[in-house]
Amino acid sequence: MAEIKRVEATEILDCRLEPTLRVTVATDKTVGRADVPCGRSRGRHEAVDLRDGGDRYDGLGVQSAVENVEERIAPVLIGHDVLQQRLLDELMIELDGTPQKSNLGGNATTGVSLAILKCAANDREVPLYKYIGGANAHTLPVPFFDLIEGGELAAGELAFQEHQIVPTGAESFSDAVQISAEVYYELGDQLAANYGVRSRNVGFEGGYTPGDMADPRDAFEAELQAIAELGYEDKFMLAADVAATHFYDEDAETYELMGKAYTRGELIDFYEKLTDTYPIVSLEDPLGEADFDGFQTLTDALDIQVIGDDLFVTDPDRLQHGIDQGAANALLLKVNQVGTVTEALDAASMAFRHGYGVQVSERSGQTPDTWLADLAVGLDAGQIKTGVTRSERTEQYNRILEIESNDTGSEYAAGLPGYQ
Ligand code: 2PG
Ligand code: MG
Repeated sequence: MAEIKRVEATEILDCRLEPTLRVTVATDKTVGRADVPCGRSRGRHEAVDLRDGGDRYDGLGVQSAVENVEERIAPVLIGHDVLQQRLLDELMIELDGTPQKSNLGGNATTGVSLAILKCAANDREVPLYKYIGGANAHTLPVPFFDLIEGGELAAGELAFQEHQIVPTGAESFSDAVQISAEVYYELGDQLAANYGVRSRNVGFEGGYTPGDMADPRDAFEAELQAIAELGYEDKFMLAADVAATHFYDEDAETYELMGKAYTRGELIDFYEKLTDTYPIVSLEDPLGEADFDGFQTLTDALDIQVIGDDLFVTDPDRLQHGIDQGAANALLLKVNQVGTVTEALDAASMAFRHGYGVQVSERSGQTPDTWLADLAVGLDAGQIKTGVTRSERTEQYNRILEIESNDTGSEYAAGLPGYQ
């Protein structure tokens, strides 16, 4: 038994200069340390982050969450075996006692849960992805590069949040990263020439934010042009995180897109044309977070991957609802949306069992902690989205590159399961 001796937390900063937690869990033999990410375009049903309020950090401080880790969670976990992830997470869920972890704070429980996971992997002396996935964990995910940003992640006109390139035709993970980086450089030059040098300014995830661009079709055109310039047409598909909740008008029940109000049906028609015109392989959150019926219609209508992010919030109950109804056919997996590793892994297993895809995802607020990369490989998920530039994103790519070079049994996913 690897007995937990210490559970501690520190208030640190994420990539947006906003406070978050770094949690340490230690046994006599070893230590696990994990940073908590945080979203900007959050789903209504996500686990709630505990913030201090008041003047400090404009209310965003997490000292109360740090206190909860050290004074409320630690006494319950100390003395237990760090290898008992499920039991430990259940103890925290019970201690919290609320549906969205608003008592202890989803940020507090996420940090402790991830630190337990990392401590346990260190205790077993195996790489984190092997601890998560066991002997068969070997699949290096297809990276979804968010080259052009809009919505809540950028100060531009585009309503869609992420216009992604997807190197489904790359030969290896390192090839995928290399050719995507080349497209990123080329796209920067083209955007600067066509939309002005300010287009090179980047959003929260390091993708470009061309100021005057408002039509998602222009973003896809620009990406295709950069891909074509390099002769990589057969290596890439396109995708988007629409994050449609954020331009949905609840009272009017319409979506505000490019100065026009679209009904759900009109928006689905728009997507049908979009996917007929462009090589789009995946759409995330194409409709509002409450619209299970709309997701069902759209999933039936389009022959592509349809991912639920704000729709499912990595919650096994909401995912079950989606599966029962045939709403979406893939899960976006964000550990802090649900607040523990166990619940996130339950959601992933449920998705796999029902033939749903799983895309492991960053948040717009990240640190360079690379547990995310290990989670994607450990689950054999075959897909990751972790932005583009800046260390909190590139460190995830670097970690997978490291796994690729150290693990001769690893293999690039190439293509998306079932949606080539
Ligand atoms: C999303 C994410 C990350 P946030 O909507 O998928 O890309 O945004 O972390 O702000 O929720
Ligand atoms: Mg999303």
